[in-house]
Amino acid sequence: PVVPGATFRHDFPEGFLFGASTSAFQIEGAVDEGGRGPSIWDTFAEEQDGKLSGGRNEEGIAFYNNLINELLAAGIILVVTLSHWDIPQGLDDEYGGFLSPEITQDFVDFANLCFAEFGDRVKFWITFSGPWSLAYSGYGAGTIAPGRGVSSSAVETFASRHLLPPDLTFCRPYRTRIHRAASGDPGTEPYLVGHHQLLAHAAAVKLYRENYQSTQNGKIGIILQQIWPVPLTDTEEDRAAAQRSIDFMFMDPLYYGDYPDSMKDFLGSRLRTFTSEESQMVKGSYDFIALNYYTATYVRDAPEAANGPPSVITDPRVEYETERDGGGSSWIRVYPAGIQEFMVYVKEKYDNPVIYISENGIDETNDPLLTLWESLTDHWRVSYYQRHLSYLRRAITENGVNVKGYFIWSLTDNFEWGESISSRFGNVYIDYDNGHKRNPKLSAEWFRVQLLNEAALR
Ligand code: PNW
Repeated sequence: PVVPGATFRHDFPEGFLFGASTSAFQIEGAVDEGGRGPSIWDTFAEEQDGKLSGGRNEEGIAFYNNLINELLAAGIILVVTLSHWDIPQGLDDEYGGFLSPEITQDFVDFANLCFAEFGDRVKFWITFSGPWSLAYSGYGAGTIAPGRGVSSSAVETFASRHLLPPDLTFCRPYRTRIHRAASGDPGTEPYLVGHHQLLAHAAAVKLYRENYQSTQNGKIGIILQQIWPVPLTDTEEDRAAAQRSIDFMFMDPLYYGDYPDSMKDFLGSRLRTFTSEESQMVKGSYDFIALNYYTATYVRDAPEAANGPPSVITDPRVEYETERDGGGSSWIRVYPAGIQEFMVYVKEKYDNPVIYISENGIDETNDPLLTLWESLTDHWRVSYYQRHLSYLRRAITENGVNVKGYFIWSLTDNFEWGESISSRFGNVYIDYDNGHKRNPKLSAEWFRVQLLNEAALR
C-alpha cells in the first residue's frame, strides 16, 4: 500500500537523479595510508604527527580512479565535491588556509588535477560544500575545523559533550577530542574565509569552462546551505530578519557578482569587496546550484544582537527559535514544507537555476541506549525522506522549480564531525564494534525499491 504523499521515481521528471551523499573525511579513515597527508580535520580532531602534505599523490589518484571505475561499473553516476570542509594542514600552517587569498591558486591547481585525471568519467563537479558553513562554524562558532572564533568556555562544553569511550581506537579521528583553544576573530575571519572560497570557486569554474567543459561535457556548481528561516511573527521586522538570515548564505555574489546590501551596510569594512574583474568571474559561476536542506527555524528581529562584539553569529541581528520537533539532532526541526518554500525562494530570486538537493536527512539521537534494532528499523527516517520528497515534487509540479536531483544524507553512518560517531545519519548502519560491518537499515531498502527499482513493486 502506498501511503499518502508517497513518492516514486516515476513521480519525478525524466532523468531526475536520486542518490546518496557522503564525504571523504567522514568515511574513508586511512589516516596513515595511501600517501595521505594530514588535513585540518586531523588536527582539529586530535593531535597528528606533523607529516607534510602537498604534491601529487599517485596512490591517492589510483585510489580514486578505482573508486570511480567501480561506481560506474555499478551503474552509478558520480557527483564529486572537491572540498568538503577539509584542506591539507600544510596550507593552513603555511599561510592560514582560507584566511589567505593564496588558497585560490592552490585550490585551482587541485581542481585542475581532478579535472585532468577524473573528468573523462565525472560529469558533475561541485567546488565547495557550503562556504557559509565553513565560514560560520569553522571561524565563527568554532565547531568544525579549524575551530577558530569561539569563546574558550564554548570550547570546553563542546569538548566534554563529545568525548567518546576510550575503546574506540581503530581509527584516529574517532577518538575525537576537540582541543583547540579559542583563537581568531569571529567578526572578521568568517567573511574573509567566505570571500576566498567564492573566489577560489569562481577561478576553478573558469578553469573548467575554459579548458575542460567543451571536451568533457560536464557541469559544475557549488553547494549552498542554510537553515530555512521562517519569520516568527508576520511582521515586517521578522520578515526582514528572515531575509537577512538567508542573505548571509553567500548566494547573491554568485548571481549578482556582489554581496547583498544587508551585508554591506552592516559589516562595512569587515566585508571584502570584489574588484570588477573578480565580480565578473564570480557572477554566474555555476551551471547548477546544489542546496542542502535539513531543517527550518523561526527567526525574529533582534536589533540588540548588534550591541556585543562583532561576530558572524550575531551580525545578521536575528534570534533563532530552535524549539525541537521530531527526532534527530537538536538542530534538526522537521519541517518538510520548508524544502518547497526554499526552492521557490531560490527560483524566484535567482532566475530559476538548475537545482540539485545535495543533502537531506536526519540522524538517530545520541542516546547511549539506542539498540541496533532501533537503528535498523528507521521508519521515522523513511517518513522524513518521503515528506520532503512530497514537498520537493510540489515545488516542481506546482511552482515549476527546476530541481533535477535529490540526494539523501547519508549513504552510511559516518564520522559526524564534532559529534564523532555518536550521531548516525546513514541508510546503512556501521557496526563500529564489529570491524565496521555494514547492516542496511530499512531506509536503504526503501531507497532501493521505491526510488531506484520501482518496477519491482508494480
Ligand atoms: C552538513 N544547515 O552540513 C554537512 O555537509 C555534512 O557533512 C554533515 O554530515 C551533515 O551536515 C549532518 O550534520 C550542514 O544550516 C550544515 O541547515 C548546515 C546545515 C545543514 C547541514
